[in-house]
Amino acid sequence: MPPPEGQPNVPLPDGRTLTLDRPRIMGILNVTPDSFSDGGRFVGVDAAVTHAQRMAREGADILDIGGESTRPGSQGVPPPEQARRVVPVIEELVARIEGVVISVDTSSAAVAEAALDAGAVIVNDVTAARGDPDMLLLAAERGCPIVLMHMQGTPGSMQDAPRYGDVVAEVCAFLLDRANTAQAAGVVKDRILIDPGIGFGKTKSHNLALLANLDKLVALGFPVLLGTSRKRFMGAICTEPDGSTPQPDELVGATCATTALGVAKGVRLFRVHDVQANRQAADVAYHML
Ligand code: HH2
Repeated sequence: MPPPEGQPNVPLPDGRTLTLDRPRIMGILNVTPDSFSDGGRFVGVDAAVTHAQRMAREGADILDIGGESTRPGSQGVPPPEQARRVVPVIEELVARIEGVVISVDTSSAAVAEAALDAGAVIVNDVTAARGDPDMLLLAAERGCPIVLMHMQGTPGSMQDAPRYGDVVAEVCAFLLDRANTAQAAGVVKDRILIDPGIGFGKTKSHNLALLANLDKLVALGFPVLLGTSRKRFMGAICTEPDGSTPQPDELVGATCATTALGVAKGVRLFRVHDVQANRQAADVAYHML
């Protein structure tokens, strides 16, 4: 059987290529005290490196390092503090994990620049570069791929009352518009990745509609990154037999279901906390295509 079609390959600024002919896993490393599911667990450099090494052993293709939680209600972390959190970790990872591909999860151009200088090669911006006017110029200058993610509102208030006429059409239109703006600023098309921003200014039914229509995002022609990992809309579906709601770290099976569905709909990049389980889900789903 011929291999199923992938998404466009992504050239990295150091000459390597992230090929998307098969599913790729982005392991999450939050160097924050307050992230919604792993806050405080990987704050020191040693704890962060140990966890990153584990994710690399489990098959992570990319490690996404963040120094600011964007959970609902969060207020933002000043760029110097974000840089203080992420830069030493990135330097250690580059020194200690051969061939590691690092992305930095930030909407600050100053933090992104410091991370790129330390060895990161991808910028993951949950504001789709609306948070800092210098972000697209930086991505263009450095030739690094940038993830443009959809969010309605800001993390502080995004879950207050999200509203859409047609969530799938609006998210697609927003992402195309941001991709066009990025190209106008000099970012090359094959370095633009898009992300529906699951949980960012969306109700459970908005998230489910986007997941059910991932093929429409894939059809836009940019690599799609999917970030559902441990998110609370799944907890609302997966009530335990005793009526309680699972904690975020108990939503591994739920996350794997979205990963498998994403593969079937053509997505090839998954941002997850639980690398081994999602790697397995992605690979098995891929082999069924
Ligand atoms: N989700 C989170 C953070 N960054 N980036 C992209 N591209 N897509 C996502 O869905 C996404 C993201 C939120 O998850 P997490 O990092 O686990 O939590 P926190 O923001 O609390 O650190």
